[in-house]
Amino acid sequence: MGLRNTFLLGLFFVALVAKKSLAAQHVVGGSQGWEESTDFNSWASAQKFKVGDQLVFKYTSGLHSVVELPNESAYKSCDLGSALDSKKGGNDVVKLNKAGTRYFACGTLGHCDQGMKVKITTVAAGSNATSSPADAGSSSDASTTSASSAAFANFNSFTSFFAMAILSATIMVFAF
Ligand SMILES: *[C@@H]1O[C@H](CO)[C@@H](O)[C@H](O)[C@H]1NC(C)=O
Ligand SMILES: CC(=O)N[C@H]1CO[C@H](CO)[C@@H](O)[C@@H]1O
Ligand SMILES: [Cu+2]
Repeated sequence: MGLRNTFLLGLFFVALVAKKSLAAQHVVGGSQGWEESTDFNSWASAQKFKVGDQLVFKYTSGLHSVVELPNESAYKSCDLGSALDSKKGGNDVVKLNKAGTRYFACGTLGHCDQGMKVKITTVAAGSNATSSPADAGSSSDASTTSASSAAFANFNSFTSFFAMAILSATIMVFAF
């Protein structure tokens, strides 16, 4: 039946949107943005950065820039010469694609030394929700199966709420 397929396709997209919305965008510095006067330490400590999230650096292009520094010592000493990457657009998106600490500073002369820098520590996306690598002791066949079903259960719990909401809404539309 065509209606059923349309409905299933709809659910699929709802699930995609629900999963995507879990990845947060963090505007660096909050409403103040990437500016010299922003207190980036207190901003960052109030955030939770997860793998898949994005940073957005918002600033007036030309006044500031975003450079990524390789390590803690380069970050502390504002060693801009060691920069891994540089962005100047004024609306720069950085994807946090793995767990760990990354270091960003402004590339404009003197700004990093004035404190225009931020250290971002990213944690694994489901770090507190799922953890059962301890089970992987028996046969390799069994551990592979349990790992993939655990991943599926994790995805499901996030999306099932949205799916159920849409399901009941659709039923109501057809009923009335
Ligand atoms: C930090 O990075 C700089 C530049 O790449 C390098 O020279 C230095 O040895 C690194 N320091 C540490 C502690 O890894
Ligand atoms: C259940 C579980 O793994 N809880 C952990 C959540 O994360 C905190 C620290 O990040 C741990 O202390 C808990 O053990
Ligand atoms: Cu600057």
